[in-house]
Amino acid sequence: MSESGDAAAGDSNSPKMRVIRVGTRKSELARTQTDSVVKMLLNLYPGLQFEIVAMSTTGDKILDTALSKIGEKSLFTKELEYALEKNEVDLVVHSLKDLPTVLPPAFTIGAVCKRESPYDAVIFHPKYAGQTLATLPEKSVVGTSSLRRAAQLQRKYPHLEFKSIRGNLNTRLRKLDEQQEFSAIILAAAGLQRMNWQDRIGQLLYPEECLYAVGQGALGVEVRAKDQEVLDLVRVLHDPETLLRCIAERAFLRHLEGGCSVPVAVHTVLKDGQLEDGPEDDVQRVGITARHISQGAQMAAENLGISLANLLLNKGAKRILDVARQLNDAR
Ligand code: DPM
Repeated sequence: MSESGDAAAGDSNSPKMRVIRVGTRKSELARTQTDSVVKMLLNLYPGLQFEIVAMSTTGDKILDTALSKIGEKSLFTKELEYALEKNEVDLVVHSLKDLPTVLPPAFTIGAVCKRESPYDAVIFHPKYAGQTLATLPEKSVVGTSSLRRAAQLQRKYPHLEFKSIRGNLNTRLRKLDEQQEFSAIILAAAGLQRMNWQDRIGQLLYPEECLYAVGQGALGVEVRAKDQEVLDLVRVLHDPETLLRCIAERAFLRHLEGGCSVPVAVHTVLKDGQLEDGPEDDVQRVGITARHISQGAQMAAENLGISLANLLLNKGAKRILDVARQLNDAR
C-alpha cells in the first residue's frame, strides 16, 4: 500500500504505473475491510499502486437514531458513490449488507469476496461473562438497533428487553463495558473477527434462533459500471459460492421491497457446488456484475430468491412488512 502521488504524475497510460484509488468509510471496521481487499489485490497485481481515500457518510454522522428510523437506503454509500462518480476514487469496499439491492445505474458491484461468518454474535457485559441469552436475568436489556435481530430474539427470549444502541463497533463495546445500561449487545460475528475481537464473542446465534441479514459477512467492491479496466481488475475477487448465495439473498430482499428498515432475514446454502461454464454476459444481477461465472447458475440463484419472496408474499408477508414499516415510523 503506497500513498505516493508520484506514480500518478508519471506515465498514467502504463497499467503498471496507474494508481488505483480505493474509497472507504472512516470507521476502523471499514478501514480494516478495505485494507484486506487492497492486500488481496496487491497479491494479485504486485505492480499496481493503491491509495486509500477515507470519508464519512451520513450513517457515520447520525449516531443518535436507530438505522431503521433514518429510513434512507444508501445511508453508508451515498458519499462514496459521489466520489466514484466524480472519478475521485476507482473502487469502494463495502459490507455487502449495507449495499442497497438496487444501485444507481452508473455503479455495479464488481466483486463479492469470500464470505466470512454470516452469523450474529452476543457480547456480554463483563459481569455476565459465561452466560447465554437464555440465562440472563429477567428484564435484562440487550442492545441492538437492528429490527431484524430484535424481532427474532424478542420472540425467542421474551424475558429480555431490546433497546437501540448506535455508534461504531468501538463505541458500542465501550457503552457495554463502561455503563450499566446493557447486559449484552448483538453484533455481526464477521465484524468482530475482522477487528480481532473474536474473544469477546460469548454466544454465536445460529440460524435456528436468529437468521442473518442479506449479504452479512461478505464484502462487496463497488465500481463504475462503465469502467471496464477496473471491472477486469476486481473480478478475480468474486467467490462463486458467496456470489450465488448473495444473488439469491439480494433478489429475495429486493422482491420483498425490504431495505435496512424491515426485519428480513435469511439462511442460504449452496447445495450443488458444480458451476457449469456458460457464455459470458454483461447482465447485472441485483447490482452485481460477474461475467465469467456461469450465467445459468446466477439466473437460477436470482429466480430462487424471487420465488421464495413470492411464496412469502402469498402467505401474507406484505401485511407484516407494512406493519413493521408503520411501527418504525411511529417509534
Ligand atoms: C445493516 C444492519 C446493521 C448494519 C441491520 C441488520 C446492524 C445495525 C445495528 C443493514 N447494517 O443487520 O439487521 O446493529 O445497529 C453493519 C455491520 C457490519 C456491516 C455491523 C453489525 C459488519 C458485518 C458484515 C451495520 N454492516 O451488523 O454488527 O460485514 O456483515
